[in-house]
Amino acid sequence: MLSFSRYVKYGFIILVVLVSLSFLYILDQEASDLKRWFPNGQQKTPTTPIAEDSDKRLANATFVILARNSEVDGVARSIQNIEDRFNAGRYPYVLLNDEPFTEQFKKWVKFCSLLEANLIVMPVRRISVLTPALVEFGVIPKEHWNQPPWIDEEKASKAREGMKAQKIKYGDNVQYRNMCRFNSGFFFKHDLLKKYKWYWRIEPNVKFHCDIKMDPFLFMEQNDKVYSQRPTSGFTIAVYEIAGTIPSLWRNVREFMEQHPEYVAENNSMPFLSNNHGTTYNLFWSNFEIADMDFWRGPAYTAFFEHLDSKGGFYYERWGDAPVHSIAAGLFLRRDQIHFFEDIGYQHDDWSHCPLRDDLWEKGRCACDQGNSFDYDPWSSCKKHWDRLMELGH
Ligand SMILES: Nc1nc2c(ncn2[C@@H]2O[C@H](COP(=O)(O)OP(=O)(O)O)[C@@H](O)[C@H]2O)c(=O)[nH]1
Ligand SMILES: [Mg+2]
Repeated sequence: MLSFSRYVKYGFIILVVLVSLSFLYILDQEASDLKRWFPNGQQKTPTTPIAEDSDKRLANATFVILARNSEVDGVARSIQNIEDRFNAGRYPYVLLNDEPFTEQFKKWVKFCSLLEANLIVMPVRRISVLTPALVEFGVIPKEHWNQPPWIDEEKASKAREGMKAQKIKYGDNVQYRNMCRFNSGFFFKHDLLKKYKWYWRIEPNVKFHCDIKMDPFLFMEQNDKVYSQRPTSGFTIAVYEIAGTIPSLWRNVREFMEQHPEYVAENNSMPFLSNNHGTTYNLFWSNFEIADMDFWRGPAYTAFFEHLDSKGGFYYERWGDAPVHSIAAGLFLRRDQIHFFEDIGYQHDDWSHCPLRDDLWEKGRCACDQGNSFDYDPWSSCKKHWDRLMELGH
């Protein structure tokens, strides 16, 4: 008869074998995942197939998601939603973070606790089950993210305290300012994005209410060919920016325009930006963006960003990437190069754009309430200015 200590010994050996087998299984799964994404041990280079059938053609485009490790659930929800409503595995994703993405986030493997899983280690894939598209993860270089050393920290911290006292959202948050400056002037310089021309910005926990039946990248590209060689920038929600975050932004924009009139487009969107030819302005922002990164990489925007950055307003105030981008698009592009995607239903936090045209709403199987669309909210939305601009014609 086996003694009790032998039971313990054999039990322990069986446990070690089981745990080892489980780890081998997971390693094998990860290896096959990696092979799928990076055949021949190389990172798969996304291609831009130009098929004969123009419907199958893809633009040189990617989704871009800036996210923290803690936002894995929100990222998964956003990807699932855009995959179901539009992408179906066609366009790739670039995920960026100021810190390395954790293995759990990256390899989409979550270890259930041994107890919970009855000694079986369960790999739970997060992103790979959502899309067969290429997903690349990048770390943001510190010099593209951190507050630059030439910023006067005493002045910046005083400004943060002031905004905190005024209860301005993210008023005392340095990371938020880093994020705004990064999105304004650096994301399109990231190594993983260099190979792409077009991007579609996605945030964790955003919602696309309707089926997106056309390809917005191709739409923009094709219209660009028709109307101009220059890029187009799109947005769906235009919301007034909190004035306290950008008191001197417009003054600095006007200074730039005076110094560089050569960059200001003739048929620009000044009537949208301002009701009085530029004396004061209607600030607007949106975190929905589909745009041509070559515009951000080009001479006008590069000079504009450098001018603004040199004023320190990302830190001495709280300039956001949305007003900086949209002012630049509004000034340096002709208004026909900017497009409002009426049929893309979109929700970010409490702001929702739901297509108001019934035919679009029905065709898109929209899951939003047209009555709740933000577009004509009298207090905050500036879509009415956009409509006024469009009435002026191109
Ligand atoms: N990696 C990283 N991402 C951030 C950080 N702060 C904000 N983000 C991302 O930047 C985007 C905008 O941030 P959010 O908090 O949603 O700002 P809001 O939309 O202006 O309220 C989201 O995609 C966030 O995930 C940060 O400190 N690190
Ligand atoms: Mg957000």
